[in-house]
Amino acid sequence: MDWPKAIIFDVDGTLAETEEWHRQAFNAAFAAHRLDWHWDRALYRELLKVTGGKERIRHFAGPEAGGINVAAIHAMKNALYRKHIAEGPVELREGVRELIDFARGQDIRLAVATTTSRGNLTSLLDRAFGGSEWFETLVCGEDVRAKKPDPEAYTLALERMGLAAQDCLAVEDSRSGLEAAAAAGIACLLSPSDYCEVADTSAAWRVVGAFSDLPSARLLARETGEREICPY
Ligand code: XBP
Ligand code: MG
Repeated sequence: MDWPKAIIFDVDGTLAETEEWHRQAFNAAFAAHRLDWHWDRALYRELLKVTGGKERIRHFAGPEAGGINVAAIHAMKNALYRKHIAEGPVELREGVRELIDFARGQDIRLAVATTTSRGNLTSLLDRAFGGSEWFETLVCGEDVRAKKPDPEAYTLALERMGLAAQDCLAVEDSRSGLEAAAAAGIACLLSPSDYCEVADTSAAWRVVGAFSDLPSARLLARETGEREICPY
């Protein structure tokens, strides 16, 4: 079978439904900073269109952002988030573990391209996989000038792995992630997460409700006639 040479995973919403944990941590950090802000689920769904936690806070604050210590609030949010990851109930999305085990069994290389902070990512990988060794490169929010939907996270992952876009598969859950992968020329397996509805999925190679909808081999398998959008 003709597998991709590498699978590049998004993190938030893809490996796990992490956004609810981010949301709760944002709200706790706002309260600790005596801000009268509360991001409910509907609002957070909208705010997720802005990628990156600091960018999201600045966007919400609008003209008031200058009077707010965005870095301190964001640092507290991340500390609370990581405490949850280390100590709370944490589960991968259904099918993710199977997909990763399958890929490792086929010697498919693994990488991460995320807009989240490196510490958030390594906490999750430590908790879920006992470390990050299975992923040969981790491209995080700190590594790029422009976050998704900009393709930079993906192009940097390709550069670090020495692979061409057509050798790889991106796994994503959101519109901004899909746009980033597509702009980098990488075929995208899309499974929208709880917080992300994707109205236009036409740029995706394959769309599934859950990664467990198909056995891993079929999630990755190309069908005849798919060469244009899925060249591997
Ligand atoms: C989704 C995001 C992230 C998180 C928060 O990232 O937009 O910004 O919401 O992360 P992904 P930080 O690309 O993994 O789906 O607060 O660390 O920025
Ligand atoms: Mg995501």
